[in-house]
Amino acid sequence: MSTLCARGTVEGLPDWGRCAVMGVVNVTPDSFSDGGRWFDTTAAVKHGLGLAAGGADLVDVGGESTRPGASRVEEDEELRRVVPVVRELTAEGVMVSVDTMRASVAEQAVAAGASLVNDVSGGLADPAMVPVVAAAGVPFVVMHWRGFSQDMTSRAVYGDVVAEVVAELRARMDAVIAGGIRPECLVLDPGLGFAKQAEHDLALLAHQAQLRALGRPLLIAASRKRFLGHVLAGEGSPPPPARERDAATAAVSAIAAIQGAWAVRVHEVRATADAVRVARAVEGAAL
Ligand code: PMM
Repeated sequence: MSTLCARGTVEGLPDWGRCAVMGVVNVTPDSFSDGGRWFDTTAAVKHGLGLAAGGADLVDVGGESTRPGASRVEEDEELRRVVPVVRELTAEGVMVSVDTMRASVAEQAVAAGASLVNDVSGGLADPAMVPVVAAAGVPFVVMHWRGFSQDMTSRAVYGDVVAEVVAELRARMDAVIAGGIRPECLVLDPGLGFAKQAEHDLALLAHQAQLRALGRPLLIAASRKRFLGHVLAGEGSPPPPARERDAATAAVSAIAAIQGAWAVRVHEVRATADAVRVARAVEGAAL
């Protein structure tokens, strides 16, 4: 079977005919990769428009940092950060997803025009999330998650990381379907860097086919993450800072796309937009 057939589609979203590119707008003062750069509404909207112009098919707007050790943002503050950005980007014709663990934020973002809810906790952080998403009838990203950022590093313990992530994602998928979200609306995500060490992230990328065997499209979010720093560090030289990991990110985008990922989530979209098109062309030549 070609990867084109294996990618799958998500109800309510276009089929881009290749791996989709999701650009990231973090409306936060403290995200590890770009914290503080797009923290006011105007800057965030401008950045989102730039990502769309640069090749993002979707723009993912989030107001809570999930870097290891981060503490939670208040609900009112998260709403204040996220909803106006979603509204303005949608009004400009950009397809938006909302990156939140809170049902209230998801609900208001969807009302403001968001087409997809991206919950890094897969519905675990807020019991109201699954009913809200089910009622809204929008696509839902279920990410592999073992707990809040403050202490997730201590949960990065696996015997067989691929088998355990697959089993835990399957359990979440069953739970959200039992909670009323239709299977056709689901996207799965291995949660690179969330309760994972570099070797875990690499193993999950190497065994993407086992995740895909769960039967739903996959989102791969490797952008600028710690494992890339680990890969790029030389002997005796430290990992490059997050913003110098974009070429490595684009390499992962090409690998993920050729293995059949539905979408990749990235901070810098230009190189990844090229990478997914190259992957598509290679796929096409193999048919
Ligand atoms: N990672 C981050 C934020 N949101 N959403 C999904 N679905 N998957 C991820 O791996 C993910 C995410 C953290 O990265 P950032 O702070 O650079 O946005």
